[in-house]
Amino acid sequence: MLLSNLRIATMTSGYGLIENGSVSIASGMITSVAKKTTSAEAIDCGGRLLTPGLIDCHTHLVYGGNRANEFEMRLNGLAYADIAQAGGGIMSTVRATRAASGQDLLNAALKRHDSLLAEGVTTIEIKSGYGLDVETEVKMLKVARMLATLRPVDVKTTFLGAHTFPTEFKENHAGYLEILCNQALAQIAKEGLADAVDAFCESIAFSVAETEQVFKAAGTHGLPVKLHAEQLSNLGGAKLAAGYNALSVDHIEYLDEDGVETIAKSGSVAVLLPGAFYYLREKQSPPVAALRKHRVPIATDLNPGSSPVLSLLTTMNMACVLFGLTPEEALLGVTANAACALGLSDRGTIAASQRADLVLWDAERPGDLSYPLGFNPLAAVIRNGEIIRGSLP
Ligand code: DI6
Ligand code: FE
Repeated sequence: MLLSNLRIATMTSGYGLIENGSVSIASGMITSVAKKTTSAEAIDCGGRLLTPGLIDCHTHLVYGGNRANEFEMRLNGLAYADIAQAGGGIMSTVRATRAASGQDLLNAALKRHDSLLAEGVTTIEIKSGYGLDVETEVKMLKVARMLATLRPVDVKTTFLGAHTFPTEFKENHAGYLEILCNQALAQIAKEGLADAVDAFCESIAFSVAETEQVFKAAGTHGLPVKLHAEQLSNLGGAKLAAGYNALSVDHIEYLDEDGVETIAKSGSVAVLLPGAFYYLREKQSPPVAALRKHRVPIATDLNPGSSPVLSLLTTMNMACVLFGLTPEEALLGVTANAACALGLSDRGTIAASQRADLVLWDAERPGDLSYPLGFNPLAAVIRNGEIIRGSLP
């Protein structure tokens, strides 16, 4: 396949724009990216914008139930943490997810999955974490894996058994850690159900010391780690994660500059999640000025409580408006930098030998993607060299 007359945002260095460019594809790979082509067989794309396939590197899209009631409660004055302490929050979704069948979870997840895919997502990360027992965590991860067989998308799964302590272990953290680190991780690793291990390090969830136990156990199974850290307070989770060479440290509104340096040195990336910041009406912005010297992925954090966000394009806009990222940084955040957050070096940019995961947009400039709200200019999606959505001109 040879595509020509494109405005290509290669994302190799900033936008890495190529005007009137062409891209050739063979066997699912990009074979060349050039300035112009004279080949008569080329498909003329009429000057449209081409970007890498989008990557949502942090989601919790498999879950049961609905927490719209908590949105009402928060707007009536209750705090997110108070709702969690009273047995709502994550535990509310845990009860609904335990009660749901695998098929029910799959049906609900597919709808959310499809809205992300409709905006050009070709790789997505999905976490467990609403089971908090071995059986339900395994059920969630299997549903996440199943999504990759039902839709043309790559799914990276993350085991988040350390999302919070379930009610039955509220007074027995050691007991839950035992189940998590020994039983759950052993089974999940043996069945190959997770590509990474995550934890929620926060006063309403896991402490730094408890998180470290989970990281150690992940290491014994050869699984990389990542962390929800410094979202509501500065506990020092990000530094711990850096010490364990985490793939990413996510949220980090409360991270200080020193912490930014520590994670940057470790090679971890800091994932910004503006959806949760928006929904929880947070005031503390992440340290963007310090972060932008390094790679900054962004993601929807699609989850039933703090970020019911089903649009990566909207998330790009939020990253610009709420955090002051430039549209260029926002697009890097869902392409090249998001690939880094998942440890993937074969995608996220448009260059020879990269996977041919591409999106053609009815747009002129790359900045058009993060500018409007609620508008999807997608024209076609190519994944692994095949057109999987829309059509070429
Ligand atoms: N990601 C999470 O995992 C937690 N917050 C966040 O941004 C909890 C999400 C929830 O309330 O269900
Ligand atoms: Fe999250």
